[in-house]
Amino acid sequence: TTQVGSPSGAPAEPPRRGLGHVAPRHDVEGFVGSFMRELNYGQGVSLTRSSLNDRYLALARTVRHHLQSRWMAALAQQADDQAKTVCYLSAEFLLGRQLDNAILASDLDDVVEEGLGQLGLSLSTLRAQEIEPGLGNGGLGRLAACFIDSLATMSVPCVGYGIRYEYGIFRQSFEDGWQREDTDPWLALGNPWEFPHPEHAVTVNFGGTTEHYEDEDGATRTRWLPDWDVQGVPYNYMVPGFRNGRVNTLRLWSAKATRGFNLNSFNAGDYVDAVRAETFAEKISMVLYPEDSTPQGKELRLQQQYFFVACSVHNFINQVLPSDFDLHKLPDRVIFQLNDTHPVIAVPELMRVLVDEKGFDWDEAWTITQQCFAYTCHTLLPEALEEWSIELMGRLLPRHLEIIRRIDEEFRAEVAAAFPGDEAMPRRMAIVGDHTVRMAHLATVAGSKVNGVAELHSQLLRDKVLPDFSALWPEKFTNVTNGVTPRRFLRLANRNLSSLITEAIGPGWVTDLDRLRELEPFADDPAFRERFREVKRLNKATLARTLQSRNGIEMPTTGIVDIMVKRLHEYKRQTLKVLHIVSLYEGVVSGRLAVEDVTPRVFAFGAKAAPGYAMAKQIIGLINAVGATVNADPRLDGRLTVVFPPNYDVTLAEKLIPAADLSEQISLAGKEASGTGNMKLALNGALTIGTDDGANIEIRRLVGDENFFLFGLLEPQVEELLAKGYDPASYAAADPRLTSALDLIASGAFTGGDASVFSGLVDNLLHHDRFLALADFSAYMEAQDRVDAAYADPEGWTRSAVLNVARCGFFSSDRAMREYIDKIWHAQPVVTSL
Ligand code: T68
Repeated sequence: TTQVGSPSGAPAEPPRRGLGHVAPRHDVEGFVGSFMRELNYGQGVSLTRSSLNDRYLALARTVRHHLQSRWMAALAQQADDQAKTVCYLSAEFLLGRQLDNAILASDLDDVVEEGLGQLGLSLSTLRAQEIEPGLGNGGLGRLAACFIDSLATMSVPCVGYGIRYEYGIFRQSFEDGWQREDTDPWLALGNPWEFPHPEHAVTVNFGGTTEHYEDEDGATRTRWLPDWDVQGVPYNYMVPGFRNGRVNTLRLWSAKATRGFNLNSFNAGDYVDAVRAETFAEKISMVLYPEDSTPQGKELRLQQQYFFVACSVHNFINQVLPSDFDLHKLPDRVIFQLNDTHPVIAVPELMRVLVDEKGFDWDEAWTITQQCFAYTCHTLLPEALEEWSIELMGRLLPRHLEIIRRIDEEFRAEVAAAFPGDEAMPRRMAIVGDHTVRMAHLATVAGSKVNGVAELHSQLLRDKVLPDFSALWPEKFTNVTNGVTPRRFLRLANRNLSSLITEAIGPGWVTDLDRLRELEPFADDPAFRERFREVKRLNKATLARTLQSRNGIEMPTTGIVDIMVKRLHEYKRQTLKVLHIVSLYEGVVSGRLAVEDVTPRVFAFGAKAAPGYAMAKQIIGLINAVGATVNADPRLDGRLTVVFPPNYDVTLAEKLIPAADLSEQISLAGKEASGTGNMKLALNGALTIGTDDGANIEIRRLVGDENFFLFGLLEPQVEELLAKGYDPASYAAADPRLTSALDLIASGAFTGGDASVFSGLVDNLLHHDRFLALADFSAYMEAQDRVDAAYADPEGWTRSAVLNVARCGFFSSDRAMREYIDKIWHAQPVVTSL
């Protein structure tokens, strides 16, 4: 029989193909009719009485119809073809706004513009109404969103699995320059992009004990006797491919109490007790952990992780696969990609399902499990490798701890056999040790492949983070350099540049980014270069308007737009950027630099600090304090401006990146796994000033040394310096500009004379400086001089900028997905016949 899958799994009654769905009309008249129906009968208002939000919701629903029929077709086709599905397990999906992407994917741009115009409405007003789902912290979450976009565009079956956080990443504001965090109630005005399926809720167990029993065949089996549970309700989102008739699914889980409120307590007037169970359950998907790289070891976090992977594994096995599916063939139908260690508890969960629920032998189940997982690591910071205490794991997930212990024992025996006589090795490699469960080890043991996210990162992962594992299984380790989706970050975010590119080389680049190479000859065409500069001017003006209306920020539109946007972290070295600004300022104020020799620059920052990360918050305070002083000082003649719009998110990134001339990628070599903002900026024609780190290395190799400003210690030099003993104060003493800059900060010049405010920060730099900002300062200043010199030649600068665009096609997430498919997943595209 033909199955038309409901988005959430098997339908109640499989209807015959062709009766499943109706496609909407793809013309202006059809659009207007459908929009008005949504407004009148969906929102229940007339056009004249409708609010902005009514109109936005009606528009979103009208557009989504165009994707929905394809969605159903794609799911049906997939079920028929028994295609292998990529299940991308990620605690974060940082999607950005949906409306424009949906319009683009369904090729409705002109229809929507014209249709709304006929009704006297403007698309730009309506799109501004959308609140982006901030379901991620930064690069890792945004990468997941780029990957599922690419898989849909490449017609590869994929389900993204994650958590529908009720509150996303915190909203950042500044109070006297200090970060303040507020909740992000992104769902408050309604969400037209999601489809809840409470009828497919999954029960997730926690706590309790385990017991052994004999089955009918006399075999000893284990059963988990949990002591509490919650429901996971799936919410489906459409992930449309670019004009290919393909729509994949993102399935996010929301936690709900198994039993409603307690009616007896309620009737007795104890309202708090009545909702206790609900509150307890629902907190699991309440809020995204606002962390970056430093796990807090919170119990709730482990609950979140188990919650979403248990729902996802159950959903795929029992609801997506046909009910008669032979699970021995599971590796033919699924690969679970682990986006960092956050979903790794899925490994013992699949083992538990196979052994305890489906009656598989241990060995059989382990063979299957090892083929069904692969693991991507996103960090090099040792403190960011997740570990859970055995006590917590045993209390929350007793059966999983047993399973992990057995995997660990068998694995250690394997290591001992492979390296006889080496007793330290099994201990170092153990999954369970020092009273903790090491999730990266578990992921590496269980995964069919382990990959880093840029060449250098993958190499350091092999050599420094997991050297024993790579000695044992060299072929398990591989690299896939990250990528970004050209649809959102070029075609949509930079319509001006997109039109120029399309005019020059045709539209094919949107799904084949290597074709940007065809732009190379245009770098030598003065007329093209002038048009390229005109695009930058327009984008700067748009950014200035955005910052003005969003935050009342004044931004000059001349001079170098110098952008540093990323999470605030010491290893990323926003402080180095601040020291550059302070040094220029100090130079002018002290008379060392003539103001007319200072190249006009706008320094734009975007960064959130983890709420518990005190030093990161200090650095935010410093950027704002320096900005306030520099922006207000008439001696600078308006040549240096610092702008730091609060609440950097995907929506703001889409405005900042197209306006950039200069991209700051200045992490300490060996610390930034890859970076993806570096790719977005280069693709939008910014030149990079950067260290030999992460994907910067590959960007530089592709664009050419002459189109990239390299500076700083190389990774082996960093190691060497740290090994021989690093003394930051000696670097400060050796460069008078650095001494003066640090002195100026320490003097209270940026804090109304109060020297105490940043004394801790300056002390930390002088005496610890874990990420060697002072060691790289002089080289950084010298590189910035090269930037100024290059910018003085507009034709040469533009030529380099065009070549950056032309040579960065490699950084498409389509290419990254092709590599995952070839090296790790071995999945196939499925062509949907509409
Ligand atoms: C980033 N990692 C890497 N972590 O830092 C960056 N969330 O180099 C890389 O380009 C990117 O991943 C994609 O590979 C993160 O963004 C997190 O956001 C994080 C870390 C711990 C817990 C939660």
